[in-house]
Amino acid sequence: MVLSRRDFLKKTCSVSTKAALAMQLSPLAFASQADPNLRRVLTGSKFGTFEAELNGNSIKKISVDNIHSKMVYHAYKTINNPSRIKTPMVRKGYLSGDNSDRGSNEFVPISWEKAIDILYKEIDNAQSQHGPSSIFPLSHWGMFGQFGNCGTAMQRALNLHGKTMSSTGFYSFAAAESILPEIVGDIEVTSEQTTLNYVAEHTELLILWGCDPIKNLKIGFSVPDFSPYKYWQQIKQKIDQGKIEVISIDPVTTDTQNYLNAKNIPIKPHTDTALMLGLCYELLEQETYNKRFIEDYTDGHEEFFAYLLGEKDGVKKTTQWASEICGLPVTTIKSLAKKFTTKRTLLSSGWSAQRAEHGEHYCWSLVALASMIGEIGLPGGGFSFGYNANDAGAATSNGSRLGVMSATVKDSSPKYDKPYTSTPYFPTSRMVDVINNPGKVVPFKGKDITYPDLKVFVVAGANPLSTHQDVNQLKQALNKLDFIATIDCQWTATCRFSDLVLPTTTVWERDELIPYGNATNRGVIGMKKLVEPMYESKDDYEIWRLFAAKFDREKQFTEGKSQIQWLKEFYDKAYTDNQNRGINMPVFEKFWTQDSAIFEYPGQNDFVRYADFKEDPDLDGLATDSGLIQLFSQKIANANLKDCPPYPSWMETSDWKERSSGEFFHLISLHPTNRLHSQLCGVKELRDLINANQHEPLWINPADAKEFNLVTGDIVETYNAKGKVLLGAIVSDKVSQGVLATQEGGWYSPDGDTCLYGNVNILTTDRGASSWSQGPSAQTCLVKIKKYQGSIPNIDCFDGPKIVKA
Ligand SMILES: Nc1nc2c(c(=O)[nH]1)N[C@H]1C(S)=C(S)[C@@H](COP(=O)(O)OP(=O)(O)OC[C@H]3O[C@@H](n4cnc5c(=O)[nH]c(N)nc54)[C@H](O)[C@@H]3O)O[C@H]1N2
Ligand SMILES: Nc1nc2c(c(=O)[nH]1)N[C@H]1C(S)=C(S)[C@@H](COP(=O)(O)OP(=O)(O)OC[C@H]3O[C@@H](n4cnc5c(=O)[nH]c(N)nc54)[C@H](O)[C@@H]3O)O[C@H]1N2
Ligand SMILES: [Mo]
Repeated sequence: MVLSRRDFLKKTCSVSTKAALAMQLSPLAFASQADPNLRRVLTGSKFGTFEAELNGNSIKKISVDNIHSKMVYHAYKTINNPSRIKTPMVRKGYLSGDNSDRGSNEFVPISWEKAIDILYKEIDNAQSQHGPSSIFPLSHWGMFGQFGNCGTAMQRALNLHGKTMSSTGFYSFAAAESILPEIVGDIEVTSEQTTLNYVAEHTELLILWGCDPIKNLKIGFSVPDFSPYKYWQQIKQKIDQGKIEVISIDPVTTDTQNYLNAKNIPIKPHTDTALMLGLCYELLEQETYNKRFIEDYTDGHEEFFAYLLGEKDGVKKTTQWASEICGLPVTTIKSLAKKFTTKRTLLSSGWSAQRAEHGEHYCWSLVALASMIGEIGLPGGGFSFGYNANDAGAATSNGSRLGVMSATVKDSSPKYDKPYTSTPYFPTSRMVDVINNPGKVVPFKGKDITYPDLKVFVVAGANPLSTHQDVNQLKQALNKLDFIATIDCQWTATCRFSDLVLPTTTVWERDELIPYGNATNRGVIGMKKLVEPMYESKDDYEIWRLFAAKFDREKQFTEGKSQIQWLKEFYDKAYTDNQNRGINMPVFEKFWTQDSAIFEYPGQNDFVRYADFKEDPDLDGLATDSGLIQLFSQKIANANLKDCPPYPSWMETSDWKERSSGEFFHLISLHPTNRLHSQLCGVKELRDLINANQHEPLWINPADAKEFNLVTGDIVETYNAKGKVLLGAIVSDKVSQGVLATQEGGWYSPDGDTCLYGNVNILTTDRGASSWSQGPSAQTCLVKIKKYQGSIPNIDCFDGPKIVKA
């Protein structure tokens, strides 16, 4: 038997499933149930597991055994909060063919029959008249579950009808995922990372480069098991013992920095690439870089070094040069470079700094710097782009994955098979450019793509009116569309700007199977419905089944299976695969009948990223052009893009002049501590945790606050040419002078071009990171501020629509 080196490096040790379970779950899960009317049901969410005590159709209380996230204590309140959508609705003007009241929030309740009629009629019209290039379905962080996933259900039904546009590239890390495959042969961001015990054991210098795992591990795409936190505790112990030095390079003081008691280097936003190149130059000039690593493991260093030395553009990328751009003293940069060469160093990056103009070169420069340090593939050394979400960095189990509903139906015959009049996909965050410029040809990852002429926008599981950049521009673009439908459980701003709104169930009002643990694949949870669907809500799957019935494809949509048959099929896939791995799960019937249906897989597999490559780059080469790390890329050179040179490069942002003028603040939009983007903003208890005077927070440095005569709790008009947002000041050293921070995903309470509550995306830039990735540039954001005088108009975004008569 041939063991790959990777397998060999994985140490496997089983833990007792029951012991692990007992640690993870509240003891209540095993308590005897004296009152026959009471049921205790263990369930999951994107915020972790909890146990609900049920009395008939109501949740009496919940118990949580998790100290990592406050969200899970309150998330279930979305089942019945003031923002809950109760019935299907249409915008008042829609009924008379008048689009001018989009956003007015006046809606007319309608029956499900009428609602599905409208949805079908509009999609069918677009498909029959304009073909698949006219229909844009969008689904994002609302997606959840193997069976009832809103994105899959929608796409499955739409695929039976005809084809549609698809969007590609995540808001999260579009720049990284499009450049890193060219450089290291992998997208990195969601790939298995070196297990954090190796960091605790081997790392001597941990650099958190715009990276806040303690905050960002609080959520998951599936149910998080929070297992990385115990590793971060080990790392903290090593730091306390003086065995690891930790430095956070971040314009903001993060939760991780506070937790680890890390030093902070408050770099100017958007200047990291210059710092990294300055560090590379220093290592080159001092001849302290790892020559062997550069020669044996990288390709194209000659071009990169020539650039560093100024042979390409006449500018030497010295520490002095870097210092002038990034605002850090030369001594700080030189001392960092020295540390890098004397200590086992891990450069651990988050994703925010790449969610910006030229984000690709931020990523590339980090890899180049780690290559010059030369510890890639060694435990606790090198670089990482993946420790900051979805349980990353913890050991993985031996278990197999559950089956999942497919977005395509085998041997199906769609109603329409019309040709595309465009490229069938476009980069997600370019959607406004797409709506505004049908037929435009744009470069994307080295190819040219042609934009479609969109007519219909169907949103299920996303809230672009809060999460897409430059919302005032988005609103104008949406007005050009013929029809917008939104399916959600909460009355978001995207509902408000739609023509048709359909109420879906929350994840606790439906039966579902879901992986427990994200990157860790810790096990399986059978989520039993806690309460019956509230009001008139229906599951996403059910909505799209009704849609499919409109054109005689219901049988194909369901494949003739009941919900429980689907769940069994998905479970049985894991059951069979696991049996082959020697893991015995209970049969589905037994598993599903338990109130706390959870099965935890054995196994704790550790991993060292790039260990194979390090050991033998010829045998285990990377999936790049040369099989090595590319410090120059011929493919990118061939694309010939001004804003994406073929080696790691520093470029000024398009707003560099204003940025340097000193007249603006740079506004960072952090991923929120107690929310998942805009999700849970409708829960007052969570809103109140980080909030200033009933508005989203605006962290401002004391010196800046003084200049603008602001104290904590003051309302601040935060504005630029795109619009204005009212935020609540929190005066704090969390940010350095010239930098402001708020949280993304604040709900949108519109008043002309202003948001009264705190949607930062009124102010952000909607521009491709470069012509390579066309990713979002949400962090490229300059604003001015002034103290708000006068009374605050009514914030109405949490109260649902104004119900009117037709
Ligand atoms: N300024 C700024 N903007 C940003 C970012 C930033 O850093 N700065 N970050 C970006 C990033 S990384 C991301 S990933 C995006 C996220 O962008 P989105 O995915 O648009 O954000 P969410 O707020 O999670 O929206 C999910 C919606 O799905 C709904 N939902 C939940 N469950 C269900 C369900 O079962 N069915 C249906 N149909 N709907 C459901 C929720 O109520 C919510 O309205 O935001 C981006 N926006
Ligand atoms: N609690 C919670 N966790 C989440 C999410 C959430 O909404 N809530 N969202 C999840 C999702 S979808 C994603 S994509 C990830 C997002 O993960 P990230 O994008 O990494 O998260 P952020 O917290 O927005 O930013 C991380 C750090 O980058 C810093 N930063 C910003 N600009 C710069 C810069 O120019 N230079 C440097 N050096 N640092 C900079 C910020 O100050 C912040 O401390 O988080 C995931 N985890
Ligand atoms: Mo994201």
